[in-house]
Amino acid sequence: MEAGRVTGPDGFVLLPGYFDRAAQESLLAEVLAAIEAAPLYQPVMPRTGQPLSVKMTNMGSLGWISDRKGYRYEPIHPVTGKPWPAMPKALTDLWDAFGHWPDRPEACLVNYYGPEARMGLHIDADEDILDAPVISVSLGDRARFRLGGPERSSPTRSMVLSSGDVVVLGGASRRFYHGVDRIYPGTSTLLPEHLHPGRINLTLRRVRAVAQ
Ligand code: MD3
Ligand code: FE
Repeated sequence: MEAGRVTGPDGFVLLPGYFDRAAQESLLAEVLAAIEAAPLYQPVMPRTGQPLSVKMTNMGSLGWISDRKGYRYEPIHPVTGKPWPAMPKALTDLWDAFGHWPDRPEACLVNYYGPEARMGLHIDADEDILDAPVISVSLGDRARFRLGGPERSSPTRSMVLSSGDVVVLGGASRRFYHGVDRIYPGTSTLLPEHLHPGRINLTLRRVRAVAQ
């Protein structure tokens, strides 16, 4: 199943085509069922209320949200008020295989990019622990992903992420600036009509430390 591996600096690993088409379809079916129960919503920026271009939902016991009050993890969907749907087993299996971390992730953030959506350069720092890895899965249209370094001014590299690709952000790369410059609409046939053209990205995160 694994097509190869690109190991970057500081714990960054790209597994191109880790999920084959059949595995993408079965994972997508579970994600679409989760989106039925916990619809994609439009997050807004803290304070300004400016909408993000990416729509979001979550799976797992905690979900990352952004609203006027700030960025944080919450156990319920901000619109429905219901708990987030469970995380698919394919994702906890992925974490078990590549997370090299004793505790399972609580959160799987689901990002949906329409043809014009992007994500500016940022670091993921709302988790209580920043040493657990983040694992990402791309589904649907290709995207130009940008990975920088520990400072906003660090040099960046860009790479194309395609449907089925997995990225593991371990080690120092977990704290690196990163973003999505653009998607390439119409480069995948995976997503259903109501989400096409578009891209779904799943990120698995460990949020809370576990009491020793
Ligand atoms: C590098 N998502 O949700 S996934 C995010 O494609 C996010 O939707 C992007 O950045 C997306 O926060 C990128 C790959 C990724 C995820 C987390 C990282 C790269 C990362 C954390 C640290 C460094
Ligand atoms: Fe991020």
